[in-house]
This record gives sequence, C-alpha cells and structure tokens, in this order.
Amino acid sequence: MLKVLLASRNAGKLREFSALLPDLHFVPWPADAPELPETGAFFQDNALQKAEGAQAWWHEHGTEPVDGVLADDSGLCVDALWGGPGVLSARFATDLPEYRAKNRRLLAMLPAGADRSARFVCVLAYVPLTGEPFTVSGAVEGSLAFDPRGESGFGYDPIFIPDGHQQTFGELPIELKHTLSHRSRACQALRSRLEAVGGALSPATSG
Ligand code: ITT
Repeated sequence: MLKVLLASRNAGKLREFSALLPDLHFVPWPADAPELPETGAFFQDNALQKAEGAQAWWHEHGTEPVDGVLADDSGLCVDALWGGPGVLSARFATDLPEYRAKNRRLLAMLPAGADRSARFVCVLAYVPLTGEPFTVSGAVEGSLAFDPRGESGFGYDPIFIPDGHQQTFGELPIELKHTLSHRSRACQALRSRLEAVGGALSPATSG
C-alpha cells in the first residue's frame, strides 16, 4: 500500500481522504510539527507550497519513510463576493471560532437578491519520493443556502447546495458528497496520475 504523508492539520480533510482513497495509507501531519505556510494568491501555489514545505520538514524530522507527500488547498468561491473567500476560506472571520457563526456572517455579506452561485475548488499537490511534483484539481458548482443547514461534513458544507440537489452538503449523506465533491474529483485525477506513472500505487518504501 502506498504510504502518503498528508500535509494538513484539517481533521475534516483527513477523514475525507481516508474515505476517498482507501488504497492509500495516510500518515497524518504530526500535531507538534510546524504550521505550513500558505502565502500564495492561487490554490495551486498554496498546495505546492504546503506539500514541498512538508516534504522538506519530513526529510529532517520524519519518523518513518513515506512514498510521497500530499497537500490540499481548497475553498469556497462565491460569485457575488468576487470569488471570495476563495484561497482565504480558512482565514475568513477568524474572530469567530465556530463555523456556524462564520457561515452566518458569510451569508449576511450577500446583498438581498444577489446571485447565489458558488463553487468549491480543491487543488492537490503531490510530491513523490522520486520524480517531479505535480498538481491536480477538482470543482463542484452550486449555490448558497439562505441559512446553514445540517451537521454533516465540515467547514462551509452547511451553506453549500450542489447543483441538481435541494439539500446542502451538511444535510446530504457523506457518501453522496464523496461522489460529486471538489475533493473527490481531484482525488480521481490524482489516482489517474499515480496509475499513469507506472504502477505508482505500489509502494517504493518497504511494508
Ligand atoms: P490545511 O492547510 O492544514 O490543509 P486548512 O483548513 O487551513 O487546512 P485550506 O487552507 O485549504 O485548509 O482552507 C480550506 C478551507 O476551505 C477549509 O478550512 C474549509 O473552511 C473550506 N473547505 C475546503 N473544503 C471544504 C469542504 O469539502 N467542505 C467544507 N468546507 C471546505
């Protein structure tokens, strides 16, 4: 089984990757490891920055060999907010500790009658043990609900209604989110890429 260091502190992402890529063995980013900088203007820059930063740190401090390092930069892009919060999704309303309150603030920023179109975007960066780093991406189109609804998932899931549905990702079964989410689409692309580079789903590390 390919052993992959997941360069993320987000427990929601770890849960989703474990479900979406069950044939990979994920090593979680240690709690005492440094926070990974993400200073880019684009999802792709930040995903690469996190993956390469994690790979460099693991090279010095890692406790076990891994076959590659995976990072995810993602967010919610709202048309009426000029694509925001976008790459700043994790840093939106940091004065509010709870996502329920952050979600309400975000919804309150939309003027009455505004276009509610939005999309979730996910860019994955993968740094293999040998070979070149690469990125893949996925997106899901939808619209914003008028109030947060549902407890499933994490982050902005309670306010996002994927196209073709009436319920939010917070209300829909997680298995359904996994068939159409931005992260599931990026994971499909990652799987194809790993398979294309010649059986890369087999480990280079032992065990
Ligand atoms: P890491 O950088 O440690 O991975 P993070 O939470 O800071 O964790 P990002 O910088 O990529 O990650 O920010 C992404 C934010 O976008 C995340 O914190 C959520 O608020 C939101 N987000 C991304 N994917 C989501 C999803 O599937 N459902 C709900 N919200 C999501």
